[in-house]
Amino acid sequence: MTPAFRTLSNRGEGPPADLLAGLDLLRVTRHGAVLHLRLHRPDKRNALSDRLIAQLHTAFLHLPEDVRAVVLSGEGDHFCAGLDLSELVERDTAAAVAHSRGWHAAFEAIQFGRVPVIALLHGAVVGGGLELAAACHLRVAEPSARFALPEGQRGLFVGGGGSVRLPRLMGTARMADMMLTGRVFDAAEAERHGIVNYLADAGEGLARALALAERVAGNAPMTAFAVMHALPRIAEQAPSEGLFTESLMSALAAATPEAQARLQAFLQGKAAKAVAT
Ligand code: 1HE
Repeated sequence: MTPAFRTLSNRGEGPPADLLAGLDLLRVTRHGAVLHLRLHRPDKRNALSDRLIAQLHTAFLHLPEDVRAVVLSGEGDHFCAGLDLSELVERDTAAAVAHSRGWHAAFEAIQFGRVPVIALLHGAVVGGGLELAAACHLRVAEPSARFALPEGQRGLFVGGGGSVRLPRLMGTARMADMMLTGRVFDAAEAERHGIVNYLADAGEGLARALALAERVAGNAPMTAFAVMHALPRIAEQAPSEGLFTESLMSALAAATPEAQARLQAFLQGKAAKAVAT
């Protein structure tokens, strides 16, 4: 494990018991090894204020040691209305760069944190809200979800990593369309375009996301590490380097006691099959 990995897991000390509970813009619920975090500014449609971004950053840096997956959702009728526009008005250029870099740090703590994160999306998933969803590892959408990048209408550009992450999900041309024309995708379109992984019926999203998270939480930690940290980097490498990195990661994962135990369980007929036969 790299020191960063160890730091993020807070090994040894663990977060102060009340650290997550003290974050007033997030609601925290435990479901076994799964932590459910809800953005909690429903009166402002969960718009991402500086304080909410800071609290998200804090939460993902200090997940309890025994958490193995996170579900991230929004309180009220919407997942997230994006950047809190009321805070933008007074910001000068230097402060705007620092602000964007702050979002990058917070969302990197999600994407390159310790455990996979499943975003549960409904209502508005717009602007920075879509950027936040893109930093998660899986996305589940209810039928009410609407995806948009109103930055174009507001005279802005994405600043929360959207120009890096969203083209990798939906393609550059589709993202340019959303930003230039204000095009809105519904949940089914978003699934077709690779923005979301799963569609859930109305009111069923949380159960679906929790079930997926439980499954994810059952994986070996080294597999989660490899998928979260190695896979996206390998995908950016030239094929020759990617194949080499893959071999190293593959050997590291296979050598863990947990992988050895799982292989033995399969060979002894005690493990689930990969597909129904
Ligand atoms: C907000 C925000 C916000 C709502 N910042 N206060 N994002 C946007 O351009 C989206 C702007 N919001 C909307 O289009 C709509 O609010 C929604 C479609 C999300 C929801 O509509 P609705 O009818 O349910 O709510 P509402 O009546 O519009 O808003 C309720 C309150 O939330 C109201 O405040 P109030 O004090 O008058 O009650 C709104 O002002 C407030 N509110 N959204 C601040 N975004 C790092 S770069 C990222 C760049 C971006 O994200 S740009 C996209 C910004």
